[in-house]
Amino acid sequence: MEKHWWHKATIYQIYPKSFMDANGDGIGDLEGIIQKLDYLENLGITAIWLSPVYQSPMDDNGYDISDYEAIADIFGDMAQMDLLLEEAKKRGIRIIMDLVVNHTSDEHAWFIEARENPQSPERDFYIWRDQPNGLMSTFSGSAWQLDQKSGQYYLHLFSKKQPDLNWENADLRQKIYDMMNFWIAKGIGGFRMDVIDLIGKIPDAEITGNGPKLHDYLKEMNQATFGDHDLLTVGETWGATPEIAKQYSRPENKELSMVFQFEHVGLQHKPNRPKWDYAEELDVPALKAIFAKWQTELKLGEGWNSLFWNNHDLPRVLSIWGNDQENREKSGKALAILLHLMRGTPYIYQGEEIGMTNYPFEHLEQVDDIESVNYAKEAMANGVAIGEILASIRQVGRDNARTPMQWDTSKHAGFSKADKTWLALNPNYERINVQAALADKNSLFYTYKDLVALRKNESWLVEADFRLLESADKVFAYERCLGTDTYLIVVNLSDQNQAFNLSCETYQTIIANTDPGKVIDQGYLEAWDAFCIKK
Ligand code: ISL
Ligand code: CA
Repeated sequence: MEKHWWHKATIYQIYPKSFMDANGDGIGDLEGIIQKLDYLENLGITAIWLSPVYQSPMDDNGYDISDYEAIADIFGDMAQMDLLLEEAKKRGIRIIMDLVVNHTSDEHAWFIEARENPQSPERDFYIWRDQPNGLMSTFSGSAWQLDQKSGQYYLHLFSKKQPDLNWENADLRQKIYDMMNFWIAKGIGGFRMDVIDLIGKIPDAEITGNGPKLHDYLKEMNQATFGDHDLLTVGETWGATPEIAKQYSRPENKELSMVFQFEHVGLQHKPNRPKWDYAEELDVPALKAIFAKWQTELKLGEGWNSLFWNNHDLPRVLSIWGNDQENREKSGKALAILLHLMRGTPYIYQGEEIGMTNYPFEHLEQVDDIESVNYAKEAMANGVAIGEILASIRQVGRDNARTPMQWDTSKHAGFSKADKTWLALNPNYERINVQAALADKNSLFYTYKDLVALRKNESWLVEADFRLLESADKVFAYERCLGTDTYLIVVNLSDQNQAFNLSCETYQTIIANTDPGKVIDQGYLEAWDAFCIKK
């Protein structure tokens, strides 16, 4: 099987508004990212997935794009973008751009023209109907918005400022491919494709995800754009099963490198309930079953997994499945070891490597995210108590991931010199910050650094098969086997001791979060113990 650079890569996601503010306006920017490249080089990551920095009215923090070939003023300009690419390249870091082509902003020139001139070719770049049907927006309410001028409704599966593009239109598709080639020519490392599984929708049949032409479009896109370049392409696909993921990522299909699947994320909420109806605790046996399924189904050469706990839409993993209090660093290391030693390409979301946690939201005024704000409005109208709404937002709201990066103990954690930042800093920054993490040789940061280095240097991480082992409910144990080599990974996902027998005489420790020198073969695991040994 042909090997690509991304098989041995670890990707670091940056949410630009919250990473580093260089010009002191309270909002992160490109110059701030450039200033922190040395930090990322130290961590050792291969590529950055940059959440959108394009021109945008920021109704959804840049996922509503009004010009794909311009940079938002708040982030900088194209010269700074070019400089970021150049400075990153010097450090061996590639830049993966966020490709948001299920929808544009309603302020994109195409939509402005479509709305003003119903006879224009641009009209058909979007989806118009005389009557709405039952389709709902992810951000609450109907997915159809009346356009006063023409009396027709346009489709928006997200906010009404994010009209859906009509992928049936071949001219529109070509314009998107041209735009992608503009970015490829700049030397980017690939694309992360926002809600890509929605582009084959059939609105009249109320089919949104996994529409019949989805894979035709991706094959066409591959041929028209990145097919001949060695780029990483990862699709955000909430509705993927292993079968579907193989369709996307099987090399001979010539679609994408890999997809993000969210089955494990579904354990955050009660079965078949909306995300706000969150689960009280992690169902570890279900988590094991889900990961084992994906690991064994996507065999090498037949597909490829991406591995992640966090992104800008999800709560901080430590606060929902780890212990963000007394076992914060240890549980963070356990979760990292569990994830990064499976087969696939691991993703680290900014701040995860220092163990950032959810934010203690107490009032709605502290909430910025459009999804949370709309949910709160709708829930209040339905009579849900404010305390309950805030509890949901504290647990699973997207702003938990979006509070600014915690660099040091100075004002606003060194993120910004402004009086006020766009979203407040988590008050725990005096304890949890990059400066403290770098100064402590045993910190979570260095576990991440070791894992990133292992990913680069150990080819068994790419090659070896995965086998789930029988173990106590709260223990996740698996083996990776390659030829005569066996690697055993064991993680206690709880605050309690758990039974576990190592049952092997000699071994070599590859990585562990236990105290140095501690015997790991003692018949049981202590809280959040995690290690990988070579048998
Ligand atoms: O976060 C979510 C899960 O509850 C959804 O709200 C989210 O919209 C979904 O994951 C799709 O996400 C992507 O597209 C959205 C954008 O708001 C997200 O930030 C992006 O990752 C629309 O572009
Ligand atoms: Ca700024």
